Amino acid sequence: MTSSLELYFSRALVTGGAGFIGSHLVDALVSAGCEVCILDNLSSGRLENLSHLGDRITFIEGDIRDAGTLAEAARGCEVVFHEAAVVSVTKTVAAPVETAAVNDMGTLQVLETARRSGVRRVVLASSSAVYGDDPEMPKHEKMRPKPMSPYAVQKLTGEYYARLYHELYDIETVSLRYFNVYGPRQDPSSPYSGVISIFMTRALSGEPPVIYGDGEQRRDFVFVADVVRANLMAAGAPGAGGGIFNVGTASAMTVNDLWRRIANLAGMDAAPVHAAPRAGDIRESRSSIANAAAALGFHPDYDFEKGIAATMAWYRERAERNAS
Ligand code: UD2
Repeated sequence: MTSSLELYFSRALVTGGAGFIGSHLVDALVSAGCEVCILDNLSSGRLENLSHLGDRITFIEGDIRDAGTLAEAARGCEVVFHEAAVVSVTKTVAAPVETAAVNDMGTLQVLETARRSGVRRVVLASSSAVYGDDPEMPKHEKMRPKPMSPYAVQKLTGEYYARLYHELYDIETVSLRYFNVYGPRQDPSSPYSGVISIFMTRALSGEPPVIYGDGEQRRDFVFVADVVRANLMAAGAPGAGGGIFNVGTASAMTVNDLWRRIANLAGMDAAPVHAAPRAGDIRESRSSIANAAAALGFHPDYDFEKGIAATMAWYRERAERNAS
């Protein structure tokens, strides 16, 4: 799914490599001939996401907070891609202390292990959540962050540590602020799963979706293969150390429009059910990717039609598999 990029490293660690984004990154690294070690505690990741790779990868089941396991996983790696995290905003609201132990202390442990193991570069998964509800559009990296959940504070803290490790210890750290990522393998099972994964499953099973509020809120939906490419570019771009970059498409779509397009593609026409707006729902989120373009050479390869078709094909196959 990912167009091949030339890599400047031969061994990498992917934390959270059994997850939605991490497993696609692992696929691209393996295809490019990189030796890949994965550290994942399988709290939200699934072995099924990696099973097609057989013994072409090294998989370690363990926690990023465990310094010994992390050091073993990072041995000999030139680059670390840090995708492991508690990814549910709701969970961080319910348990700010426990989730900070993973998202903050775990990230710090990853950076510290990188320093002690001689890793050259660490690419961190951050989030557009750090911008909060600032109405200024598009969101650009020079804006003052306004985190509105423990999750956003935790991601921002990770970025601060990353920058510090660059300045203090000369490790090349790059933080990527993902916008709304979608694609194959995204788990639709919770009400707080990505809206595209939920709408896809609803459309294919003939059920109407729930749209929160008037549906005119906008999101910048970026296909997972583009997020993978941004990671590979961030791992190789000269002079990117200490940088923070948005990863999105620089365009936005309303939730109403999103449902119309997905329903069309699935060939169903059930009217959506409207419900009260979600507490804290942001009205508009749209990235500027000018910095990622200039420093990393990043431009998305997938427009919405292409990304949504690839995603729909996967959910269709999954629905057929589950039915048989
Ligand atoms: C995204 C991130 C989240 C955090 C947040 C920061 C994802 C999956 N989540 O949350 O981790 O970074 O941004 O702002 O990328 N919606 C419906 N019906 C549904 C589900 C969702 O109408 O069944 C709406 C929802 O109210 C929202 C939009 O769709 O307006 C997108 O929802 P989401 O949960 O996919 O992502 P978001 O932007 O709330």
